[in-house]
Amino acid sequence: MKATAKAHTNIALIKYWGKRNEELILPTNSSLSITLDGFYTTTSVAFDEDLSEDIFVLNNEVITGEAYRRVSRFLHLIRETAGKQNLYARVNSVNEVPTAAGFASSASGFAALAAAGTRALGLDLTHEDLSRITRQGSGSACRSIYGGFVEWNMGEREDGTDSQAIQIQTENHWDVRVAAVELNSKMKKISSRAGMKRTVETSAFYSGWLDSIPNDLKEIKVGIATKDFEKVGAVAEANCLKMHATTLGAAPPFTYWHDSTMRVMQTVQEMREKGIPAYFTIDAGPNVKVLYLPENEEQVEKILKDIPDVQNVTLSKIGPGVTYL
Ligand code: 2P0
Repeated sequence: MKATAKAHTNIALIKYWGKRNEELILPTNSSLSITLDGFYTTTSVAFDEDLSEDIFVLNNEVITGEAYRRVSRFLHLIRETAGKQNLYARVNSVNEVPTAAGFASSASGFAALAAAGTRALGLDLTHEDLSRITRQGSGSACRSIYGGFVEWNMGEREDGTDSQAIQIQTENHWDVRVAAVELNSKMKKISSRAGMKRTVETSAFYSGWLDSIPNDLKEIKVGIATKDFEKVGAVAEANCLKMHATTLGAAPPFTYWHDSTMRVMQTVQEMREKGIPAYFTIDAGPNVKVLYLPENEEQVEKILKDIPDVQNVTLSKIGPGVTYL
């Protein structure tokens, strides 16, 4: 009744931004990501008949409060699936997602937890089944089940049985790199959960966002299949800008950008003017991720590190899906 799994974080090129069902975590649009090699979570789950509640240890610290409840609720879903309602678990998680890289660890965290938890209870699931369960822990985590290029199909059904991710291309298809640029910023955070909810409910631009998704997905998939970096980068950058535009149209309006966020965005656009193909994308925070090709790595890293307010630049390749240890 014990299993250990490792899962990597992912970065969306077509963003997941909004839920149609908050309980089941069903999105209002499909999304597409790449899994990253450099950042992962390793999680052991051991179910034990002698336990009277779940225990969650993260990086050697016993976790309580909302983070604990989220993990325990998710374990409950796995227990129900396996028909073992009163069996509690000891969860031991180690994050190799350096906070300095500015990534959230919920994607790799819930993917590793779902993989280890289901295996520990003897469930023999396909990757699609596992992705569907993982989705209910955190939306973006359902994409981290797979390596390489991954699409989360939003699905249509109300019960969520057709909302899961699939792999489009493996990590060996194409060597695209990502530089995670962490900025010096002490802005108050609006969580992605709260930010997307406010946007769906109030943004004047939300329908425009949704209308633009099918074409962005179609174009980026052509770009990935043909390894057309300019196409993939341009579609991803534009999609990110549209996502962030929806927050400006919300009530009350908000933005995740900081002045230094815009400085990095401008620097990336200037790189292109100098003939270095590089494109940015930004999630629910001020940090920026930059897509580039291996032959430009040295130049891109140096230019990014020289920007004022840049605290850290962490480089990553495309990474694999969930593995069991
Ligand atoms: C994404 N983000 O596609 C988008 C882009 C942030 C901006 O998925 O509420 O932590 O757990 O489903 O997955 C972050 O949201 O949210 C996210 P929940 P999640 O990567």
